[in-house]
Amino acid sequence: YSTAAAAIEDPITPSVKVNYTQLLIDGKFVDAASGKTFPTLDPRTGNVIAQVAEGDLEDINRAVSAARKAFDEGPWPKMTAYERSRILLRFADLLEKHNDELATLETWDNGKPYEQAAKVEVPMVTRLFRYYAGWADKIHGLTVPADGPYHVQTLHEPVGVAGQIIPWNFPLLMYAWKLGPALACGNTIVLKTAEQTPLSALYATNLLHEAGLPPGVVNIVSGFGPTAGAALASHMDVDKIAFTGSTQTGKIILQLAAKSNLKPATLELGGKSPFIVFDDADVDQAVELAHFALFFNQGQCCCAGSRTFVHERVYDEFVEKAKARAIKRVVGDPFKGGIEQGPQIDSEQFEKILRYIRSGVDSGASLEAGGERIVRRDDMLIAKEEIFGPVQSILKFKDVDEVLKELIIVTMDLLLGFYKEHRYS
Ligand code: TXE
Repeated sequence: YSTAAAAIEDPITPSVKVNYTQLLIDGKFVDAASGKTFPTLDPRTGNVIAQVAEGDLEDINRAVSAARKAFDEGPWPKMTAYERSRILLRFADLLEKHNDELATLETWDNGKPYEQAAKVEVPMVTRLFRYYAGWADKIHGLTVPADGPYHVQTLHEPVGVAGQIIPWNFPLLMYAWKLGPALACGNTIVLKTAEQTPLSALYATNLLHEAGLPPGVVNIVSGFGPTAGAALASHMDVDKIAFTGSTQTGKIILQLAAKSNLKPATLELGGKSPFIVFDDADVDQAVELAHFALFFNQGQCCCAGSRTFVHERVYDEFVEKAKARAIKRVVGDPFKGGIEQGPQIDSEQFEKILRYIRSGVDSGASLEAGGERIVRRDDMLIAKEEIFGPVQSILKFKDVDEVLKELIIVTMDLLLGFYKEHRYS
């Protein structure tokens, strides 16, 4: 399915000014130690939105020191859980008040439809902080029955300084999913945003300080993966690393964590999720759901339903209707009302998607006029690997066991690849 790449004509000029482009360390906006900046681009046009401070090893060191000090000496971990919760609730109120500015930055930097950002994602971020605010005073240990005259209990304590690295597909939601639980538990944080989408996290963290967050508790470093990201994952004074992004980078993070101080790592990586349509399904409804499952957010979701298995008895009807639905999809300037799909995040991802489409065609998939593909075999790359774009592979099945076998084979392929790479037998 073809999508808008760069160069949307007559793009709407966003109404928000980009005020925050520096690093946010110890409660203050500061330049990178090197003085370097990098451009963040408007995916609609490829034009520069702003120059952003480019954090590197030295900035990560500064940010980790600030977070360490805030954890060891600052009020944050010692505050009552109720007080922490109040700050998070005030933050949520400010997010709600600034909903439209945040949604504008999100659309501008990422390319997602403004209506999706303003009506779904930023409100979800607000709800998420309210949810985690509620957890702050409900994290209990256990008393454990023990034989003999012993008192056995467990106590949950914050881990310390948390390093967090996030991707570009849901910049502010990723920020919330990482920050919310870590803050509710009393940790301090150094978060590295994705180089494609640094703007909304800086704006939001400014509001977090306005809500009463002590300096040094949350530090935001914009910058690139192999420099700032790797410095964070391998830092000896970071107590835990949490990462969302590609499987390939996840492997690097795990190695860096192990080679440094053996910090625990939490990884949320890619996917290739099946969507299975049986012959007794309501085909119209299944088409609509499968369409949403794959095309939402320009197909850039780790949980996208990117393998649509359809029973042979309804296959032709499904494909016909899925094709009609895909052609009907409204693609254009994400700031315009009624737009279902904006541009892909950048030209690198866009080219990668096109390569996958070409590889599908080369392996025998049918690609119809208008961009719809009908996959006739399921061992081709596009049916196995994460494309991260609006590419719907529709695979025919007769018996559900075939589908289950296919799911297991793909999982085994991934595991075998991993074992081979690491020379395990
Ligand atoms: O991811 P990367 P990319 C998948 C999706 C997509 C592919 C590539 O398949 O097509 O990943 O996207 C930081 N040390 N997902 O290249 O590189 C990087 O700066 C430390 C799935 O954007 O993994 C960014 O902040 N950090 C995913 C973050 O890792 C490093 C969402 C993600 O970038 C680093 C996005 C390094 N050596 C992509 N290299 C999901 N699960 O939702 C990069 N980074």
